[in-house]
Amino acid sequence: MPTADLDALVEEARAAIAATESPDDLTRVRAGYLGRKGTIAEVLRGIGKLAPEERSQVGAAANTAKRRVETLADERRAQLEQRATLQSLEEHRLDVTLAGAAPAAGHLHPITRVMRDMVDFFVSLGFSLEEGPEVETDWHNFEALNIPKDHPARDMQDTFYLEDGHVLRTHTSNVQIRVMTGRQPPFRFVAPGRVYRHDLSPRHSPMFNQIEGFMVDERVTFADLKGVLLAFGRHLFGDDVELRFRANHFPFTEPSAEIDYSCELCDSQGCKMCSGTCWVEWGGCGMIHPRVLERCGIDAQRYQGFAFGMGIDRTASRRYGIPHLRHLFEGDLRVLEQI
Ligand code: 2U9
Repeated sequence: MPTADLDALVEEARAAIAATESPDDLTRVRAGYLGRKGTIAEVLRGIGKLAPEERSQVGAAANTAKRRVETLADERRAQLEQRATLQSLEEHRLDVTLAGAAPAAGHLHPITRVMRDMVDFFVSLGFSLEEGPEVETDWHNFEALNIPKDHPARDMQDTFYLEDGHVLRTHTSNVQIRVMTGRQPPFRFVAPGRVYRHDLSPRHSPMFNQIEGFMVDERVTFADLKGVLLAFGRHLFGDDVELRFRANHFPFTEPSAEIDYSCELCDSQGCKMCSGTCWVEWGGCGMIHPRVLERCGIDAQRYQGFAFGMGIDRTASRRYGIPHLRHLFEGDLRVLEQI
């Protein structure tokens, strides 16, 4: 093929390449010139049949033509790719000035809210907040609280025993023991937290939350206990609440009482929440047994004190209208988000 024809071939390729509209199209056109069966390859293959004096001239011209078509194809490919990128940017245009989606704001768990409300109330009375371990020694959970080895409260059914002899605390009274063995009165504090009982009935949870309060000084009486609990009850359930004390027995208090409060939901009419009795069981209380004070190294002749304890979860479930305590413990966001 004469070199003038090769120039014409390159011009033809230039037009064909410029007319391509997609990378696939371009690949096809390019192969028509440069591929194994392409026009230029054919020229190169035919060189052997030329007269020896023509070979080098036509060979050089064919190679130049080949490189020019390659360059034209590369340039067109770059153009097509850039066009595709711009088109895609245009199609998927983002408005960066649009307001973003606000992240969902969480809230405190209802039990945490009620627990903090209770603690805040006692802090306003000058009580402090104390905490202690959930895995406890037998002595701090039972022995120091005048609960001897054969006491029913220690029954395997009530207590989770660990293999090394520790227990999961069955009340937060272990905190009081830890504070009392390290300091001397006066004491005035509350101890909220998780406690554990081996109760498998479906109406109970093996873990629940409790708050205990505690005050020891030289002249603390049962009247102080009643006054503090009435103020606490009014804070939680409203100013019209009434308290009822029923004699009871606990190994760690003497005398001891169970406390009921007048149902805040039924207005003395009797309702489902108080089983028609208008009273709701709230917790227990009493004057700290002198033996408990002595076990902690406190002079029981000089000091007396009161203690009380109640569950937190039931207060939270009444306050937020949650029918089953298990809803409070399962951590199901679909439920918690409604509260
Ligand atoms: C010390 C001495 C005495 C705390 C008390 C109760 C009565 C009581 C229960 C009510 C419901 C726990 O959540 S509950 O199951 N509590 O009846 N607790 S007196 O007395 C103490 C605490 C510490 C050193």
